[in-house]
Amino acid sequence: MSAPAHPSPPPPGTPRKVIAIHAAAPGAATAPGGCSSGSCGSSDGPADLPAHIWEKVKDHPCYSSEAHHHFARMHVAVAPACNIQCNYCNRKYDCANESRPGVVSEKLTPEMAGKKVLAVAAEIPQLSVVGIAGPGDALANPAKTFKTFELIQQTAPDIKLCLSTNGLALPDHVETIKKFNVDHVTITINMVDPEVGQHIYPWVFHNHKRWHGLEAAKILHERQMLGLEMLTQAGILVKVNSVLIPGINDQHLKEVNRVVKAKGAFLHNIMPLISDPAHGTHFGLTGQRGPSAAELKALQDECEGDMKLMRHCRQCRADAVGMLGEDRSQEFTSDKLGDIAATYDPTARQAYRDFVEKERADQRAAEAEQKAGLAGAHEKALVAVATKGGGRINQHFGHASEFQVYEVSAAGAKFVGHRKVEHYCAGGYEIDAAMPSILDALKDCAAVLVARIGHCPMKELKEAGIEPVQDYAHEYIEASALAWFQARLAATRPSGTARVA
Ligand code: CLF
Ligand code: SF4
Repeated sequence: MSAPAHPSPPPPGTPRKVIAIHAAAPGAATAPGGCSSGSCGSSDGPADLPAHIWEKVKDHPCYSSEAHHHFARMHVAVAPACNIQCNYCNRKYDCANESRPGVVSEKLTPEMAGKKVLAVAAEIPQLSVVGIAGPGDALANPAKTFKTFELIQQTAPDIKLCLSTNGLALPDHVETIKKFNVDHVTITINMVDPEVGQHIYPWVFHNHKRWHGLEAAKILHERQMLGLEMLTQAGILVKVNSVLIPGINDQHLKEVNRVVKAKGAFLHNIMPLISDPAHGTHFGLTGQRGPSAAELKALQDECEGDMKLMRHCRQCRADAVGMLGEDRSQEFTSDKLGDIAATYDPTARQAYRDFVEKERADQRAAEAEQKAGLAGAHEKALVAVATKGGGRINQHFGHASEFQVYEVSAAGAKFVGHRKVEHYCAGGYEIDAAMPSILDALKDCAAVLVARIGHCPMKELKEAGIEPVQDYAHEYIEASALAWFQARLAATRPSGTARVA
């Protein structure tokens, strides 16, 4: 870790983005050796997770926000059919419960999927998880889903298996899920009250019959609850996805959070409704809006006290490949698989995991050192980071298609979300037109930490009250964000004791 830089105080008149907090007593936020960020990240595992759970999540980029810096997932689109209708879905596109709406994936047979997994594993050592998340529902296509898992288990046994379902057929398949050692299952649960559910689901197909309205929502709710209970009793980690639909289930999701936690869900992922008339969904065509970033964060903050919240979901497509913030699916389309020499090398994959363990230990030590320097501070701030992965600040400002946002305070550096932006730089040219939207995306951030930045965007960021920081290029994210925050506080406290705000 490099020595902390000493940033200049913001120019007069710039917005205050470092604010006083009234959180838990400084220094008391984390048990020694624990994970201040709640991001589940250390080589030994965080203090709030039993060792056997940490073993299950430490390499899963969705179940641990810390792991998403180091590990990649891929989806194989082997499940085209669905057994329900959601008002935010158009079947021309992928399942919107675990995917970005309006995307069409390349469908595969189980055999093609098995071949593709080997090809991706040979090219991407970070690959740790294969998930089935559509393009319909994984468990409305049980034969294809489980055949795919069988083939992967035979050829690539170190890869974790993961699936996502609407839950309707789940109780019928828990035994098979156990048989294939699927440790991670996602259920999309948007309501725990059929009165709410009837406004989200027009019908479900169950027991050879199509059910509508309140009856349909009641069946789905009962099946989801039963499936959740069966999975948790079997020791399978369950992530619950909920689509936040303003005016329909926004307030109700707090009750969903309470109920799924009581039933043993491990993680809650509250995702924004993406509603676009061009997607031809019921909600898109009837003008149902999605939530703002502030509405989403407010609800996540309210629910966080009760259970682990996922904030790093990228709503990826049913054939997504790569780290969560990137999509390499186009490198592995069927027509290209024949060109890739799929040598599955478990030794190289283990070497990568060993490297990550070492990085985790170093990162943890660096973060603890910087956190100690903030003891007694009562302020917090949001910091944006440009990263290509590996837990380091290693991307140029102009190359970022998203910025990761951390909340820094005496409690540590906590990942709170990401902001998608247009590239500022394309083909070596600066695109000035992109800057207003980037400034808007980062407007609540006090600084942006980058590997490098040009003079023009630097000037515009400063004028907007966002400090561009290059001093921590290629250093660890959390430790750097805390080091920057210490320096910022020191620079803005005349006597060294006064608060910034
Ligand atoms: Fe895929 Fe989902 Fe498994 Fe992850 S995705 S099936 S749990 S391996 Fe992850 Fe993608 Fe969000 Fe899903 S970022 S959409 S949460
Ligand atoms: Fe669409 Fe998925 Fe809902 Fe089925 S479960 S209707 S595929 S969003």
